[in-house]
Amino acid sequence: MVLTQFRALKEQQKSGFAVLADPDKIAPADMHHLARLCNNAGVDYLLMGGSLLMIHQMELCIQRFKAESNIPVVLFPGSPAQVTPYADALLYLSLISGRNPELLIGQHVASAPQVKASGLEVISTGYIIVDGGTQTTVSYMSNTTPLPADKPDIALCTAWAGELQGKHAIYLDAGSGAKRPVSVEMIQKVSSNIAVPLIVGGGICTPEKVYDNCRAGANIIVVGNAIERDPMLIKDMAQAAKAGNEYVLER
Ligand code: 1GP
Repeated sequence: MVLTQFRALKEQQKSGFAVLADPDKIAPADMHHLARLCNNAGVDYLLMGGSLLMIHQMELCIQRFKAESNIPVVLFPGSPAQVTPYADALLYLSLISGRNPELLIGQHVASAPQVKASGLEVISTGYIIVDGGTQTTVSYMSNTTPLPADKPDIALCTAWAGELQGKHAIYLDAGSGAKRPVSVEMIQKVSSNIAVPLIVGGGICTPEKVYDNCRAGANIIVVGNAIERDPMLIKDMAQAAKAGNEYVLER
């Protein structure tokens, strides 16, 4: 179970490394190659999802990936239309940094029968969009204001509220292609004060940033854009997460 793995990472204060593939940007024909790169690098998870999306393309992408890899595929859906039983698990996102009722509960009610029928492992996730220095697709599409980047206390209170509501995990996301990723200070503040696993993503471009996030207490580090631009980064970033884990162990 993916959530059991997430919880083990949290317990051991370690980080897993996740590659995010956006089916609007990657072709099914590229998935074999991506799977081999992920296998060789020791990537822990493949996240699949995007803000727009053709669902058929996504299902084919997942099938192609799974033909080459045992790495769990976790859905990171931009909308309920992206829920497909071809994956292993679903980040069941509630946008708790926003005040848009549709994304807090409305779409969940409408899609509940579909999610129940999918048989997917459902990981209830408190999703927090943090200001990444530019208007990212997710803040535009969700019609919500991101959480201020320099307010770790608000991030923590939001994460606590999610935890108190029973969310299995918290996701701090500066948004795809963010100019400024979530700060180490915010990751530390949230991670050290919550009991559930912390996922961090948005604008992470270098192995050094992966390493820093790992040391700061991120349990799953998600990278999409940088890897789309240069798939060879997968190896260095996965290694940086492992190096960060060793540092945490030796502390
Ligand atoms: C976006 O956290 C993810 O929701 C990944 O962001 O594409 O900028 O790596 P990037």
